[in-house]
Formats: sequence, C-alpha cells, structure tokens
Amino acid sequence: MKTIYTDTHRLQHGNLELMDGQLLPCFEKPERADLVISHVRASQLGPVLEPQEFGIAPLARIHAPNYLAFLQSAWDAWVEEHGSDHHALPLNWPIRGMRSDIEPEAIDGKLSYFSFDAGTPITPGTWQAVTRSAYVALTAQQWIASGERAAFALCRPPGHHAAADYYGGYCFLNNAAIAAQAFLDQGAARVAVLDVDYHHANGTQAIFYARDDVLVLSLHGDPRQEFPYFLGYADETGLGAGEGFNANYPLPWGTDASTWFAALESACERITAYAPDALVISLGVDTYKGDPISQFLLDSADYPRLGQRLARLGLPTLFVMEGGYAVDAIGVNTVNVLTGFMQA
Ligand code: FKS
Ligand code: ZN
Repeated sequence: MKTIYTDTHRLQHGNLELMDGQLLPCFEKPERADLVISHVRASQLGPVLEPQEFGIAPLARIHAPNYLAFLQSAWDAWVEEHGSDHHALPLNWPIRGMRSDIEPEAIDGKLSYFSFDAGTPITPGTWQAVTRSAYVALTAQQWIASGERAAFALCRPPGHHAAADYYGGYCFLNNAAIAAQAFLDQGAARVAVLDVDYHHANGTQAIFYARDDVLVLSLHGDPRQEFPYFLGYADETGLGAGEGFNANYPLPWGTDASTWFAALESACERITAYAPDALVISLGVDTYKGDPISQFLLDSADYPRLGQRLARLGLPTLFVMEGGYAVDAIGVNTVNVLTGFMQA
C-alpha cells in the first residue's frame, strides 16, 4: 500500500490549547505524524510518496468561499491586530439567541465566527499545512481512482471536525470529505465514509447530512460525555434526500474491544448494503487504551483486526489519518490497521 506524506505538516505547530482550565501544549503536534511515518518506513507497508498540487478548486467543492478566504488571510490579519508573539485563538461564540449570520470585520470576531473551540490555534504556517494535508488526501484518492486497491493519506492536520465553514478540534479542512467528493466528481455514484476516530465526525456529518451520494458512519465517544458534545447522537440519521444516509454509533467511556467491534460490525453491514464505489476511512487511533485525551480501551493487538474487517468489505479503500495522541503508540497502531488490511 502506498503512503502519501509531506513534511509540510510541521508548519502547523501550535504553542497552546485551552484545556482543563489551562493553556497547555498542543496535543496535536508534529511528532504525531513524524512517528507514524517512521513506523511506515520501518514496516513492509510500501513506498512513501509526496503529494501533488491541486489548487483551490477541490477544496472549494466542500468549503465555503468566505471560509477559505478567512483561513488564507487569518494569520496576517491577526498579526496586524495583535503582533506575531502569540498564535491566534478565539475567545467567545454566538450561543442561542445571538446572531451567527454576520461575519464580523475584526479578526477576533472572525476567529469566533468560523470556529467552535479554543483548542485549534492559527499559526504562521497553518494555511500552507492544511492545504498540503488536503493534497495528501487528494493524491492518495488519485492512486485509488487509477486502480490501487488501497492507499494511506498520512494527513496532518486532521480534518473530520471541520465543516463547510467552520474549524475546531485541531481540524481546518475536511480531508476525508474533500477526497470523497473527488471520487464523486470523477464518476463514482456512491461513496461511504467510515470514521473510526474516537471523536465524532461532526464536520463530515454536517457536510453530507442532506445528501444520499455519501453515506457517513461514525463510531465515537457518546456526545453526552465527550467532545464535540453537540453532535453525534444516534438519532441523527440525515435530512431530506439524505435521510437514512448518516449513522452514528455513540459509545460510553470505558468501551472495550468487544463492544467496539460489535458496533463496527453493524457499520460494516450498513456499508455493504449501500454498495458504494469507494470507501474512505477516517482513521484515528485515539481509541487506544493509553490515549491521553480519550476513554476507550482498544489495545495495539486489536488494530490488525480492524484492518482485516475493513478489507473484507472488498472495496477500494482510502485511509485518511485523523487523531491519536499516545504518541509512542500511534505509529504502531496505525501501521497495525494497514498491515491487517493488506494481509487479509
Ligand atoms: C477533552 C478536550 C478535547 C479536543 C479534542 C479534539 C480531537 C481531535 C481528533 C482529530 F482527529 F480531529 F484529530 N479537546 N477534555 O482526534 O478528533
Ligand atoms: Zn479524535
């Protein structure tokens, strides 16, 4: 299996995120992707290739023009207002009854308008890093479109919390959604996106919620207990033409492998019934029992089994990297999924 990767991810290197009442060093840091790529290189998985350039068009198939314009200019606008000593974080959001339909002019207002948390700093290299991360997904998608059974897009920053016009949860551009749309634009009739990251795929869900050409499925920490809190319930099944094409599997803190794999089995049955032309896996390994910000109990030996089950779906499969924070283990666990897939 080919891996697509670029060092450009290192340009997203935030200093601080707001967490547990403190400004803490960012959990979403360059070492994550560095560890995964070094495990890929040490394994027999296959070649590592650089992404191609795609310009703005495939990003604009998913994201709103004013949002892309904001992301591209946010750092410069921040520096003009606040200088370059600190990375840009938002401060307040429009809660019930406040206006959320007018983009403010001031950069602090814009940051709040386009975000949903204070864990996702905008830095000098954010735009460069996030566009390259999307190009990693698009390059891997092209390999599959040209006949590869599977490919691994080692994206960083991750993408699944980003919607058409907002960022948060360390995500700015929805790499998996951009790749799914590319399959459709190249002639696929149906694509399934299965998100196995510990956190709900709120951005991917929101993007495709009213559509029947993308089935979105997500296994995740129950939003009653877990970030992003305000989406990811089981009764969110789609809207209008999209009714029946969204499936959530919220699972409680402490979920172990047997419960998690039972939910995976249900999701896999839904995918088989949908009969998509391609499958996108939003691959987070923060389901690991040692993950510092998550509460599931999967072990390293469970990840090959995940890859094997996905292989049995028999579909062209694009793996897109999302989360995973037990930095030592994420390389092993990620490669375990991919080698499990290859060996099946
Ligand atoms: C818990 C604080 C949670 C934000 C967690 C973001 C998770 C991001 C992710 C992604 F794949 F996008 F990277 N803070 N007390 O893992 O879903
Ligand atoms: Zn996650």
